[in-house]
Amino acid sequence: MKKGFVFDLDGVITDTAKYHYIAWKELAAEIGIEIDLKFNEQLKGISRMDSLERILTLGNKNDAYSSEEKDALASKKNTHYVQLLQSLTPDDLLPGVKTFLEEAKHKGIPCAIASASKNAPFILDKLGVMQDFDVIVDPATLSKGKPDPEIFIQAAKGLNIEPSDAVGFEDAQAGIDGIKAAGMYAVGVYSGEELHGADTIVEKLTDLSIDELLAK
Ligand code: B16
Ligand code: MG
Repeated sequence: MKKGFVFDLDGVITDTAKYHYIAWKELAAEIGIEIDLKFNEQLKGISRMDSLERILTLGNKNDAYSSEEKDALASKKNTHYVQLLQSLTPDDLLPGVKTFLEEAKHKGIPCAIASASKNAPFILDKLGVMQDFDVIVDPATLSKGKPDPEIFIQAAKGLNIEPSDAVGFEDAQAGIDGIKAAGMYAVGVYSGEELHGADTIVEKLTDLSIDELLAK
């Protein structure tokens, strides 16, 4: 029987990718780089600085900025992103999330957040689900981002369970790869992009039976 659930945030609990996109698109345009929605798919699940590096690579500008200037660019994007997040409410939870979390709590199954986002606590608070999670991994404590399994292993440790006793939920390929490398059962949440290597794929959490998942 599985003993805990580990959730990605953006794309699984709520859809903040659209706000990341607006903020990155504006920042990129300011430095003469154009990004589109297809390119934005690559930024899902990867850290803020890795996202900036991918944008600079697209524009052939990796060497155009010092590390201090890159920090300033990432910070400017984040200020804009956080402004956009102010409008989040519990209505922005993805379908079935609240019911799933309530059912997990009722069954005594602990839940963790394994998100690359340093804004995760703020987002969970705006969504009104902070109290539904027993553990929120702090991405600032990690030495490697997804697809490295570190964040998922830390989440399992926080829940006091073995990674093999956990079910992980992810919408991004980097995240599925991390969940599998950690040795967890992987649920892929389909968001329009093909996902490889997940043990099962659903469009929303309402498509899942908690009892069946726990028996995996
Ligand atoms: P921040 P997740 C990720 O969230 C996003 O998918 C990714 O696009 C973003 O760059 C990353 O968080 C860092 O976010 O700038 O707020 O620290 O999917 O891991 O929940
Ligand atoms: Mg995600």
